[in-house]
Amino acid sequence: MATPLEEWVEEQARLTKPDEVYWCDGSEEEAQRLVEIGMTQERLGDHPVFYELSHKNFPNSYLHRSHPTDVARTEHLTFVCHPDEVTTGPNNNWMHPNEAVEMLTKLTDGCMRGRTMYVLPYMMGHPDNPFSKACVQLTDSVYVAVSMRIMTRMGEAALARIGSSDNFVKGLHSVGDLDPNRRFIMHFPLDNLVWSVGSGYGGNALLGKKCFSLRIASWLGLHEGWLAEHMLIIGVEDPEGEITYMAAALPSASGKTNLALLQSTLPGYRVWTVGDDIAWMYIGDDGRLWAVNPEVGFFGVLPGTSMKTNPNMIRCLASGEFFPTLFTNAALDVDTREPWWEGKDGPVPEHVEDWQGKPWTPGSEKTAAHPNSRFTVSIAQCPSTSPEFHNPKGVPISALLFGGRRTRLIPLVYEAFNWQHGVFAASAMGTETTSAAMHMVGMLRRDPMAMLPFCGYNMGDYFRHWLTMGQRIPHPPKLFFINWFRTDDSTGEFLWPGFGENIRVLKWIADRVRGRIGARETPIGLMPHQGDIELSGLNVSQEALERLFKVHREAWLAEAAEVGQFYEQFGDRLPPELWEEHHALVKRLEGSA
Ligand code: GTP
Ligand code: SPV
Ligand code: MN
Repeated sequence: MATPLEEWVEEQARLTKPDEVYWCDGSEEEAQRLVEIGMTQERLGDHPVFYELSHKNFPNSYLHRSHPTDVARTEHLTFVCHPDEVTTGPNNNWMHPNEAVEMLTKLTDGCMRGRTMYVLPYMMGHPDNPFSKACVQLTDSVYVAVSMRIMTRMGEAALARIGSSDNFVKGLHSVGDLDPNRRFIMHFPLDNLVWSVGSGYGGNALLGKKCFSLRIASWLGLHEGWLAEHMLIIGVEDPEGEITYMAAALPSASGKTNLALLQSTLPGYRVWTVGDDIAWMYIGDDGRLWAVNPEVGFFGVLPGTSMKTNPNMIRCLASGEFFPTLFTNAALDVDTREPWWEGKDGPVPEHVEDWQGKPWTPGSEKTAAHPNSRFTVSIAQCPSTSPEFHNPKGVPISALLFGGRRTRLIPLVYEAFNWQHGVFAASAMGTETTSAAMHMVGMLRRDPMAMLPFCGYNMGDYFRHWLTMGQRIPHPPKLFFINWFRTDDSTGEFLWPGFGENIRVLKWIADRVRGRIGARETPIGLMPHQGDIELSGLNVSQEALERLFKVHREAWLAEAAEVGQFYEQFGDRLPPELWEEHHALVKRLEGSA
């Protein structure tokens, strides 16, 4: 008798009508075969899915060039289909599930004709963690199949977990004809289903990532009492060998991968990588908040990655231990057949093809690599990967960090007075947007907890869930706010050197958590005493430092007014405690004149 999984796959095959159905086992031999296929197979009739790159400096690496209109997540085409619109919330696009299924069924009918349907069984989370989930994605993209092998635990463990049950998360994906007018990324939280048509790009197509591990999982977390967050996870080791675990929410393309792989410039300090994009956090038996990274790979921003900014990532990309490493929408050094990108070490090569394969020179108007070009690489070959990455329990979190891209206003670091105040400040986070989502670059928008594009239900309810979690965690982490992006108003340059030097801020946070250091009270929160951020060996002027910590009363009042407007859209779904915190902030600011 067919299992529910087999039945579901057959049903989807009847709809999509592929020439062939192929069940992936996640093995290296299979990945090699798939990459071979991708090198000969054309991406919708124009050029190959994969190009082989030189293996000299980046062994086992391949280049993928996406369709020119398919280079980032498309938030305006992403829907969360709860039966009622209020549950979906003003933070998401909504369509009734019946209507969505009807529309997608039409779009999907026969969409895999002439193609192979790959069946990808995979786990999100360590198979021995009770929160891990078995999933199956169907896709007609060989690029997606290979990427999923790098990003997830694919193969036997997932099939064993599913067995003859119907307990698995379903993903149906087709690149369709890549027409943005027929592109939809749709979530059905009540059915544990993601249905994505018309895009082959990252968060739109690797359905275990944003679609399941954040949008659907955040909904599961609401009902099961845990948190699915857009956070990196690190352990900060101090000279005594003590490790303080932290998770940090930063919006897309705003520094999670870089912070997660930080190479310390402070002697005796070291950062261990547990995750760079997603954290699932639950209350452990010991009453602390524990975090696991459900992924096993990095899908990271390429431009700016160098030995200077992120040496651990360069070493990771150069390892070649896990097959393969993918470069998506990188430029190509034609002479050496190496990938190239803006900010890479060394001189600009003489002969460059841009991310679409066209000749490029430094005089060209656009960048050679797409601003949202990315690498896909296994965490197994990263030199800073924490031994605890393999611990099914995850790591106990002592500090939660929240940060955005703010050229003004937000200080380098401050600490919340308490959980409720921290949840308020995180809900009020703003950020200048990046190329990780289309049509959005450089606007200031509210991005609560860096989750605006990823929360799978009404954000008012999400804030309530955060407040409730704080009451339920017997030993909650402390909440901190960071900003690496404050600039000098006259020169436009960053006031803080960032990258490896961020260890100095992590040190202060670890010292706070361990009760080793005091702080001063300001209207917005607790800030370091002068001299408490370790600056030895760093060339930051006293003036720059003052500006990094300046709390500008009028600007903060203006910010508070904007946050009030942002809150309005949630109506009575917004927890009153957050309004109380909002009023209290305004009062403290007004009283500080
Ligand atoms: P997603 O993968 O999209 O979720 O993003 P991420 O948060 O992992 O972003 P990532 O670390 O890849 O950030 C990339 C961008 O942030 C690049 O433009 C970097 O140059 C910039 N960046 C990262 N860390 C720093 C820093 O400490 N200072 C400055 N000025 N820029 C930084
Ligand atoms: C992000 O945009 O936050 C990413 C890349 O991490 S994607 O997987 O495309 O969502
Ligand atoms: Mn992300």
